[in-house]
Amino acid sequence: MKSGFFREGFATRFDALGALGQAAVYGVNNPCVPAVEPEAPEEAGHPHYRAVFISDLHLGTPGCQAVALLDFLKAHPSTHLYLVGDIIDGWQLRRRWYWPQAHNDVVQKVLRSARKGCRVVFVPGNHDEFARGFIGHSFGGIEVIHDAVHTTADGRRLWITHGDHFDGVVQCAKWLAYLGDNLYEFTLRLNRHLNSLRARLGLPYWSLSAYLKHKVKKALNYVMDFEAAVAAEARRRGHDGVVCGHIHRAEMREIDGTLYCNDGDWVESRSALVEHLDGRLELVHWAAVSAAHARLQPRARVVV
Ligand SMILES: [Mn+2]
Repeated sequence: MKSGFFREGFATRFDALGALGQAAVYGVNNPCVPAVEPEAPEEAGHPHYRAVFISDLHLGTPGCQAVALLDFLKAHPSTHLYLVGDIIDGWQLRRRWYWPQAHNDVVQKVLRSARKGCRVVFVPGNHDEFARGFIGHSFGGIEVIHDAVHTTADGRRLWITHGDHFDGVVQCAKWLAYLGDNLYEFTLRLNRHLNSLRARLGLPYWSLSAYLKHKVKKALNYVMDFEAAVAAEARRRGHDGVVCGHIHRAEMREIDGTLYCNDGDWVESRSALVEHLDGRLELVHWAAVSAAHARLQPRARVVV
């Protein structure tokens, strides 16, 4: 079913990828694509990065924080840009078409970066697995690769993969969406209401919060297992580290001597991984709401 998506979907209404490809070929003449703004030095004043890694944008869904992402991209010009999967959400677009201007702007920005000499590499994920049909091809200067290897300025070899291949049970990841700080309090409140209702119906006490805590703990175990599995595979392949996405959980730490980096997502956490010119890696949590504030935002969590 999943692989069939591309064949049906692309033929009928997969304008998103069409926009990408056609913008590359026809530029401003494509009606799907608005006139490209001139090659303005929008990055002027921003430091240059050696590499930027982003994943899980989920363009084509209302959850995608495209405006913030565009701000982030403008503020982080780079020599290499890695799109680490789940860039365009083919799964959701197939159910319901959603493609606002801001999502086009992101695509345009990436294409413009490629035109200006940034090496853009797209490693498809599970939500944009239709692009796995184009591995080895390039669209408007965006190379589509199954998995990549990036060597940092200080000589570390990082394996770039979306990470869904390590996902034994993809459904588990859905629980991660519910892992918020307020979850526990909320469930306790819900639990009270639920049990007063159950008491009135003559039913015995049942702890919703205990049930959910159990589920959340399982989800956390899942995260740990995922991280360990990805790091172990990178090590087995002889790399110094790995950059992945998929579980929407930004992280950078050593796991048994292998550097595990997860660049997070642009649905919930607005996070990215960047490599400085000297090879230092940093997780960026982009809290900016507008370009005006963008430069003032503090950076969280530095360096391995
Ligand atoms: Mn994914």
